[in-house]
Amino acid sequence: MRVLITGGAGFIGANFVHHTLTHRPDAEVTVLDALTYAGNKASLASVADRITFVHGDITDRDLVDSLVASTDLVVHFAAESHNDNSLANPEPFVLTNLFGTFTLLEAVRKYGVRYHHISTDEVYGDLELDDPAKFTETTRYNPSSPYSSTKAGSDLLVRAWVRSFGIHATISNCSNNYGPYQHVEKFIPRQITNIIDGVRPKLYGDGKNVRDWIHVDDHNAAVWTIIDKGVSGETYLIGANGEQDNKTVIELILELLGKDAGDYDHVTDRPGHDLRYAIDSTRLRTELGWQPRYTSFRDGLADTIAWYQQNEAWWRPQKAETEQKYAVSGGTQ
Ligand code: NAD
Ligand code: TDX
Repeated sequence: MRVLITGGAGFIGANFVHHTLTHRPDAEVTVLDALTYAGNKASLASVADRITFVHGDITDRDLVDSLVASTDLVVHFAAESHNDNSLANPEPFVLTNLFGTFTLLEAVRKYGVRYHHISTDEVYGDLELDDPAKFTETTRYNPSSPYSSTKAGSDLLVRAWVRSFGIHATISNCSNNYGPYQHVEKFIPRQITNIIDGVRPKLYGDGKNVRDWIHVDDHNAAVWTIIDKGVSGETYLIGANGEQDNKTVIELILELLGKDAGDYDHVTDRPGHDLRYAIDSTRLRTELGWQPRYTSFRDGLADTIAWYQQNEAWWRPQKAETEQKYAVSGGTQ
Protein backbone atom coordinates (compact mmCIF):
# COMPACT_ATOMS: atom_id res chain seq x y z
CA MET A 1 0.00 0.00 0.00
CA ARG A 2 1.27 3.48 -0.91
CA VAL A 3 0.79 5.90 2.01
CA LEU A 4 1.17 9.68 1.81
CA ILE A 5 1.82 11.12 5.29
CA THR A 6 1.53 14.90 5.58
CA GLY A 7 3.42 16.51 8.46
CA GLY A 8 5.63 13.44 8.79
CA ALA A 9 8.56 15.50 10.08
CA GLY A 10 6.52 16.76 13.04
CA PHE A 11 6.00 15.11 16.42
CA ILE A 12 3.09 12.72 15.85
CA GLY A 13 3.70 12.36 12.11
CA ALA A 14 7.33 11.25 12.59
CA ASN A 15 6.28 8.75 15.23
CA PHE A 16 3.60 7.55 12.77
CA VAL A 17 6.24 7.03 10.07
CA HIS A 18 8.34 4.92 12.47
CA HIS A 19 5.27 3.02 13.67
CA THR A 20 4.20 2.31 10.09
CA LEU A 21 7.61 1.08 8.95
CA THR A 22 7.79 -1.21 12.01
CA HIS A 23 4.28 -2.65 11.86
CA ARG A 24 3.48 -2.39 8.11
CA PRO A 25 6.66 -3.49 6.34
CA ASP A 26 4.83 -3.56 2.99
CA ALA A 27 3.84 0.13 3.17
CA GLU A 28 5.51 2.48 0.68
CA VAL A 29 5.80 5.70 2.67
CA THR A 30 5.97 9.21 1.20
CA VAL A 31 6.20 12.17 3.57
CA LEU A 32 5.04 15.64 2.52
CA ASP A 33 6.27 18.28 4.94
CA ALA A 34 7.02 22.01 4.63
CA LEU A 35 9.68 21.83 7.38
CA THR A 36 8.32 24.79 9.29
CA TYR A 37 9.95 25.63 12.64
CA ALA A 38 8.10 22.51 13.96
CA GLY A 39 9.34 20.09 11.29
CA ASN A 40 12.63 18.30 11.80
CA LYS A 41 14.17 15.94 9.26
CA ALA A 42 16.40 14.57 12.01
CA SER A 43 13.30 12.79 13.36
CA LEU A 44 13.33 10.66 10.19
CA ALA A 45 17.13 10.25 9.83
CA SER A 46 17.14 6.60 10.91
CA VAL A 47 14.58 5.68 8.21
CA ALA A 48 15.64 8.13 5.49
CA ASP A 49 16.52 5.33 3.06
CA ARG A 50 13.12 3.64 3.52
CA ILE A 51 10.87 6.61 2.68
CA THR A 52 10.42 9.26 0.00
CA PHE A 53 10.63 12.71 1.55
CA VAL A 54 9.01 15.61 -0.31
CA HIS A 55 9.79 19.09 1.00
CA GLY A 56 6.65 21.03 0.14
CA ASP A 57 3.51 22.76 1.32
CA ILE A 58 0.04 21.20 1.60
CA THR A 59 -1.41 24.43 0.19
CA ASP A 60 0.53 23.86 -3.09
CA ARG A 61 -2.27 22.53 -5.32
CA ASP A 62 -0.11 21.18 -8.15
CA LEU A 63 2.26 19.39 -5.81
CA VAL A 64 -0.57 17.92 -3.73
CA ASP A 65 -2.40 16.85 -6.89
CA SER A 66 0.62 14.99 -8.25
CA LEU A 67 1.33 13.23 -4.94
CA VAL A 68 -2.27 12.23 -4.26
CA ALA A 69 -2.60 10.93 -7.84
CA SER A 70 -0.03 8.24 -7.04
CA THR A 71 -1.04 7.06 -3.57
CA ASP A 72 -3.62 4.69 -2.06
CA LEU A 73 -4.04 6.47 1.28
CA VAL A 74 -3.49 9.96 2.69
CA VAL A 75 -2.96 10.36 6.45
CA HIS A 76 -3.12 14.08 7.19
CA PHE A 77 -1.11 15.24 10.23
CA ALA A 78 0.33 18.52 8.88
CA ALA A 79 -0.88 21.51 10.84
CA GLU A 80 0.10 24.55 12.78
CA SER A 81 -0.34 22.90 16.17
CA HIS A 82 0.57 25.23 19.05
CA ASN A 83 -2.12 27.25 20.86
CA ASP A 84 0.31 29.88 22.16
CA ASN A 85 1.58 30.58 18.63
CA SER A 86 -2.00 30.88 17.37
CA LEU A 87 -2.63 33.64 19.90
CA ALA A 88 0.48 35.53 18.77
CA ASN A 89 -0.16 35.10 15.00
CA PRO A 90 -3.25 33.23 13.77
CA GLU A 91 -2.61 33.64 10.01
CA PRO A 92 -0.54 30.50 9.34
CA PHE A 93 -3.17 28.49 11.24
CA VAL A 94 -5.88 29.63 8.85
CA LEU A 95 -3.72 28.96 5.79
CA THR A 96 -2.37 25.53 6.74
CA ASN A 97 -5.19 24.08 8.81
CA LEU A 98 -8.05 25.30 6.65
CA PHE A 99 -6.71 25.94 3.14
CA GLY A 100 -4.21 23.08 3.39
CA THR A 101 -6.95 20.62 4.35
CA PHE A 102 -9.18 21.96 1.55
CA THR A 103 -6.35 21.38 -0.94
CA LEU A 104 -5.93 17.76 0.16
CA LEU A 105 -9.68 17.14 0.10
CA GLU A 106 -9.97 18.37 -3.47
CA ALA A 107 -7.18 16.03 -4.53
CA VAL A 108 -8.57 12.93 -2.77
CA ARG A 109 -11.96 13.74 -4.26
CA LYS A 110 -10.46 13.95 -7.76
CA TYR A 111 -8.57 10.65 -7.52
CA GLY A 112 -10.92 8.68 -5.21
CA VAL A 113 -8.16 8.17 -2.64
CA ARG A 114 -8.83 7.02 0.95
CA TYR A 115 -8.22 9.85 3.46
CA HIS A 116 -7.73 9.87 7.23
CA HIS A 117 -7.94 13.21 9.02
CA ILE A 118 -6.03 13.76 12.27
CA SER A 119 -7.71 16.15 14.66
CA THR A 120 -7.89 17.12 18.29
CA ASP A 121 -10.25 17.03 21.26
CA GLU A 122 -9.85 20.82 21.47
CA VAL A 123 -12.58 21.22 18.84
CA TYR A 124 -15.08 20.53 21.65
CA GLY A 125 -13.90 23.43 23.84
CA ASP A 126 -13.41 22.61 27.51
CA LEU A 127 -15.13 20.94 30.48
CA GLU A 128 -15.52 22.09 34.06
CA LEU A 129 -13.10 20.53 36.57
CA ASP A 130 -15.91 18.99 38.64
CA ASP A 131 -17.97 17.80 35.63
CA PRO A 132 -18.10 14.00 35.41
CA ALA A 133 -18.72 14.32 31.63
CA LYS A 134 -16.16 13.54 28.95
CA PHE A 135 -16.14 14.41 25.24
CA THR A 136 -17.87 11.90 22.94
CA GLU A 137 -18.35 11.74 19.17
CA THR A 138 -21.63 13.66 19.58
CA THR A 139 -20.34 16.54 21.74
CA ARG A 140 -21.10 19.95 20.21
CA TYR A 141 -18.17 21.76 18.57
CA ASN A 142 -17.17 24.81 20.67
CA PRO A 143 -13.49 25.68 20.02
CA SER A 144 -11.75 28.41 22.04
CA SER A 145 -8.51 29.42 20.31
CA PRO A 146 -7.46 30.29 16.76
CA TYR A 147 -5.71 26.90 16.69
CA SER A 148 -8.70 24.86 17.80
CA SER A 149 -11.16 26.82 15.67
CA THR A 150 -9.13 26.16 12.52
CA LYS A 151 -8.92 22.46 13.44
CA ALA A 152 -12.70 22.45 13.99
CA GLY A 153 -13.18 24.10 10.61
CA SER A 154 -10.96 21.50 8.95
CA ASP A 155 -13.02 18.67 10.50
CA LEU A 156 -16.20 20.27 9.16
CA LEU A 157 -14.67 20.51 5.68
CA VAL A 158 -14.00 16.76 5.80
CA ARG A 159 -17.58 16.03 6.90
CA ALA A 160 -18.93 18.21 4.09
CA TRP A 161 -16.71 16.54 1.47
CA VAL A 162 -17.98 13.14 2.67
CA ARG A 163 -21.61 14.16 2.48
CA SER A 164 -21.51 16.34 -0.65
CA PHE A 165 -18.92 14.52 -2.75
CA GLY A 166 -18.85 11.02 -1.24
CA ILE A 167 -15.11 10.93 -0.47
CA HIS A 168 -13.89 7.90 1.48
CA ALA A 169 -12.70 9.52 4.75
CA THR A 170 -12.48 8.99 8.49
CA ILE A 171 -11.70 11.50 11.25
CA SER A 172 -10.03 10.99 14.62
CA ASN A 173 -9.95 13.49 17.50
CA CYS A 174 -7.25 12.71 20.02
CA SER A 175 -6.29 14.09 23.42
CA ASN A 176 -2.85 15.47 24.41
CA ASN A 177 0.05 13.34 23.18
CA TYR A 178 3.43 12.88 24.83
CA GLY A 179 6.52 10.92 23.81
CA PRO A 180 9.72 11.26 21.75
CA TYR A 181 10.29 13.91 19.04
CA GLN A 182 7.85 16.46 20.53
CA HIS A 183 8.89 20.07 19.97
CA VAL A 184 10.27 21.81 23.09
CA GLU A 185 7.59 24.51 22.85
CA LYS A 186 5.03 22.00 24.20
CA PHE A 187 4.34 21.61 27.93
CA ILE A 188 6.10 18.34 28.81
CA PRO A 189 9.27 18.69 26.68
CA ARG A 190 9.57 22.36 27.67
CA GLN A 191 9.69 21.45 31.34
CA ILE A 192 12.04 18.46 30.91
CA THR A 193 14.53 20.50 28.88
CA ASN A 194 14.25 23.49 31.22
CA ILE A 195 15.20 21.29 34.16
CA ILE A 196 18.09 19.74 32.20
CA ASP A 197 19.26 23.34 31.55
CA GLY A 198 18.94 24.30 35.23
CA VAL A 199 15.92 26.56 34.50
CA ARG A 200 12.80 26.34 36.70
CA PRO A 201 9.72 24.85 34.93
CA LYS A 202 6.93 27.29 34.03
CA LEU A 203 3.35 26.62 35.12
CA TYR A 204 0.58 28.73 33.56
CA GLY A 205 -1.81 30.19 36.14
CA ASP A 206 -2.69 28.01 39.11
CA GLY A 207 -1.94 24.75 37.24
CA LYS A 208 -5.37 23.25 37.90
CA ASN A 209 -6.03 22.86 34.15
CA VAL A 210 -6.46 19.20 33.23
CA ARG A 211 -5.17 17.46 30.10
CA ASP A 212 -5.95 13.86 29.12
CA TRP A 213 -2.51 12.42 28.28
CA ILE A 214 -1.92 9.60 25.79
CA HIS A 215 1.38 8.15 24.60
CA VAL A 216 1.98 9.02 20.94
CA ASP A 217 2.44 5.36 20.02
CA ASP A 218 -1.01 4.51 21.40
CA HIS A 219 -2.46 7.36 19.30
CA ASN A 220 -0.76 6.06 16.17
CA ALA A 221 -1.86 2.45 16.77
CA ALA A 222 -5.42 3.78 17.08
CA VAL A 223 -5.07 5.66 13.78
CA TRP A 224 -4.11 2.43 11.99
CA THR A 225 -7.03 0.65 13.68
CA ILE A 226 -9.40 3.29 12.29
CA ILE A 227 -7.83 3.09 8.81
CA ASP A 228 -8.20 -0.70 8.86
CA LYS A 229 -11.61 -1.08 10.46
CA GLY A 230 -13.30 2.35 10.68
CA VAL A 231 -16.50 3.14 8.84
CA SER A 232 -16.16 5.72 6.09
CA GLY A 233 -17.59 9.11 7.03
CA GLU A 234 -17.34 8.40 10.76
CA THR A 235 -15.48 10.10 13.61
CA TYR A 236 -13.63 8.24 16.38
CA LEU A 237 -12.30 9.77 19.61
CA ILE A 238 -8.90 8.56 20.81
CA GLY A 239 -7.94 8.74 24.49
CA ALA A 240 -6.36 6.60 27.19
CA ASN A 241 -8.02 7.82 30.42
CA GLY A 242 -4.92 9.87 31.24
CA GLU A 243 -6.37 12.92 33.01
CA GLN A 244 -3.79 14.87 35.05
CA ASP A 245 -3.68 18.49 36.16
CA ASN A 246 -0.68 20.50 35.01
CA LYS A 247 0.64 21.07 38.53
CA THR A 248 0.75 17.30 39.14
CA VAL A 249 2.59 16.75 35.84
CA ILE A 250 5.25 19.37 36.64
CA GLU A 251 5.74 17.90 40.12
CA LEU A 252 6.07 14.40 38.65
CA ILE A 253 8.66 15.53 36.08
CA LEU A 254 10.66 17.24 38.85
CA GLU A 255 10.46 14.12 41.03
CA LEU A 256 11.52 11.80 38.19
CA LEU A 257 14.52 14.07 37.55
CA GLY A 258 15.48 13.98 41.23
CA LYS A 259 14.48 17.59 41.99
CA ASP A 260 12.36 19.19 44.69
CA ALA A 261 8.68 18.89 43.66
CA GLY A 262 8.07 22.57 44.50
CA ASP A 263 10.94 23.87 42.37
CA TYR A 264 8.88 25.60 39.63
CA ASP A 265 7.53 29.09 38.76
CA HIS A 266 3.92 30.19 38.29
CA VAL A 267 3.82 32.39 35.17
CA THR A 268 1.17 34.49 33.41
CA ASP A 269 -1.79 32.36 32.32
CA ARG A 270 -2.62 31.66 28.66
CA PRO A 271 -5.51 33.91 27.50
CA GLY A 272 -8.69 31.84 27.05
CA HIS A 273 -6.91 28.85 28.63
CA ASP A 274 -9.13 25.75 28.30
CA LEU A 275 -9.81 24.30 31.74
CA ARG A 276 -10.18 20.57 31.16
CA TYR A 277 -10.16 18.05 28.32
CA ALA A 278 -11.34 14.46 28.78
CA ILE A 279 -12.02 11.81 26.13
CA ASP A 280 -14.53 8.98 26.22
CA SER A 281 -13.04 6.47 23.75
CA THR A 282 -15.72 3.81 24.26
CA ARG A 283 -16.65 3.76 20.58
CA LEU A 284 -13.10 3.07 19.41
CA ARG A 285 -12.64 0.37 22.05
CA THR A 286 -15.96 -1.44 21.61
CA GLU A 287 -16.57 -1.08 17.86
CA LEU A 288 -12.98 -1.36 16.60
CA GLY A 289 -11.27 -3.23 19.47
CA TRP A 290 -8.44 -0.76 20.20
CA GLN A 291 -6.73 -0.66 23.63
CA PRO A 292 -3.85 1.58 24.80
CA ARG A 293 -0.57 -0.19 25.65
CA TYR A 294 0.83 2.56 27.89
CA THR A 295 -1.38 2.27 30.95
CA SER A 296 1.02 3.94 33.42
CA PHE A 297 1.51 7.69 32.77
CA ARG A 298 4.39 7.67 35.24
CA ASP A 299 6.26 4.96 33.29
CA GLY A 300 5.53 6.61 29.92
CA LEU A 301 6.73 9.94 31.29
CA ALA A 302 9.91 8.34 32.68
CA ASP A 303 10.63 6.86 29.20
CA THR A 304 10.03 10.26 27.62
CA ILE A 305 12.35 11.99 30.09
CA ALA A 306 15.04 9.40 29.31
CA TRP A 307 14.56 10.04 25.57
CA TYR A 308 15.16 13.80 26.02
CA GLN A 309 18.18 13.12 28.23
CA GLN A 310 19.66 10.83 25.55
CA ASN A 311 18.76 12.98 22.54
CA GLU A 312 19.96 16.45 23.42
CA ALA A 313 21.43 16.83 19.92
CA TRP A 314 17.86 16.54 18.55
CA TRP A 315 16.27 19.25 20.72
CA ARG A 316 19.16 21.57 21.54
CA PRO A 317 18.99 23.56 18.24
CA GLN A 318 15.32 24.51 18.95
CA LYS A 319 15.65 25.41 22.62
CA ALA A 320 17.02 28.97 22.72
CA GLU A 321 14.75 30.18 19.91
CA THR A 322 11.70 28.67 21.62
CA GLU A 323 12.43 30.30 24.96
CA GLN A 324 13.07 33.59 23.14
CA LYS A 325 9.54 33.33 21.66
CA TYR A 326 8.11 32.72 25.13
CA ALA A 327 10.06 35.70 26.50
CA VAL A 328 8.43 37.93 23.88
CA SER A 329 4.91 36.50 24.38
CA GLY A 330 5.13 36.65 28.18
CA GLY A 331 4.96 32.93 29.00
CA THR A 332 8.00 33.12 31.23
CA GLN A 333 7.24 35.76 33.85
P1 NAD B 1 3.81 19.45 15.00
O1 NAD B 1 3.67 20.93 15.09
O2 NAD B 1 4.84 18.77 15.84
O3 NAD B 1 4.10 19.01 13.49
C1 NAD B 1 3.43 19.61 12.41
C2 NAD B 1 4.17 19.23 11.13
O4 NAD B 1 3.44 19.77 10.01
C3 NAD B 1 5.60 19.80 11.05
O5 NAD B 1 6.50 18.84 10.58
C4 NAD B 1 5.46 20.95 10.05
O6 NAD B 1 6.65 21.19 9.33
C5 NAD B 1 4.34 20.43 9.15
N1 NAD B 1 3.62 21.51 8.47
C6 NAD B 1 3.11 22.64 9.03
N2 NAD B 1 2.54 23.40 8.07
C7 NAD B 1 2.67 22.72 6.91
C8 NAD B 1 2.27 22.98 5.57
N3 NAD B 1 1.61 24.11 5.25
N4 NAD B 1 2.55 22.07 4.61
C9 NAD B 1 3.22 20.93 4.92
N5 NAD B 1 3.65 20.64 6.17
C10 NAD B 1 3.37 21.53 7.14
O7 NAD B 1 2.36 18.87 15.30
P2 NAD B 1 1.93 17.52 16.06
O8 NAD B 1 1.86 17.79 17.51
O9 NAD B 1 2.73 16.40 15.53
O10 NAD B 1 0.42 17.41 15.54
C11 NAD B 1 0.13 16.66 14.36
C12 NAD B 1 -1.38 16.65 14.14
O11 NAD B 1 -2.01 16.05 15.26
C13 NAD B 1 -2.00 18.04 13.99
O12 NAD B 1 -3.01 17.96 13.02
C14 NAD B 1 -2.60 18.31 15.37
O13 NAD B 1 -3.70 19.18 15.27
C15 NAD B 1 -3.02 16.92 15.77
N6 NAD B 1 -3.10 16.64 17.23
C16 NAD B 1 -2.01 16.91 18.03
C17 NAD B 1 -2.08 16.58 19.39
C18 NAD B 1 -0.89 16.81 20.32
O14 NAD B 1 -1.02 16.57 21.51
N7 NAD B 1 0.28 17.20 19.81
C19 NAD B 1 -3.24 16.03 19.91
C20 NAD B 1 -4.34 15.80 19.07
C21 NAD B 1 -4.24 16.11 17.72
O1 TDX C 1 5.11 26.25 29.62
C1 TDX C 1 3.94 25.84 29.68
N1 TDX C 1 3.30 25.82 30.89
C2 TDX C 1 2.03 25.37 31.03
O2 TDX C 1 1.49 25.37 32.15
C3 TDX C 1 3.24 25.36 28.51
C4 TDX C 1 3.90 25.37 27.17
C5 TDX C 1 1.95 24.90 28.68
N2 TDX C 1 1.35 24.91 29.90
C6 TDX C 1 0.00 24.35 30.05
C7 TDX C 1 -1.03 24.81 29.04
C8 TDX C 1 -1.93 23.59 28.91
O3 TDX C 1 -2.91 23.58 29.93
O4 TDX C 1 0.13 22.93 29.84
C9 TDX C 1 -0.99 22.41 29.14
C10 TDX C 1 -0.52 21.76 27.85
O5 TDX C 1 -0.07 22.79 26.99
P1 TDX C 1 0.42 22.53 25.49
O6 TDX C 1 1.54 21.53 25.49
O7 TDX C 1 0.65 23.84 24.84
O8 TDX C 1 -0.84 21.75 24.89
P2 TDX C 1 -2.38 22.14 24.66
O9 TDX C 1 -2.57 23.61 24.56
O10 TDX C 1 -3.18 21.36 25.66
O11 TDX C 1 -2.60 21.51 23.18
C11 TDX C 1 -2.00 20.24 22.85
O12 TDX C 1 -2.97 19.21 22.89
C12 TDX C 1 -3.97 19.24 21.91
C13 TDX C 1 -1.35 20.28 21.46
O13 TDX C 1 -0.41 21.35 21.42
C14 TDX C 1 -2.39 20.47 20.39
O14 TDX C 1 -1.78 20.42 19.10
C15 TDX C 1 -3.40 19.37 20.52
O15 TDX C 1 -4.45 19.58 19.60
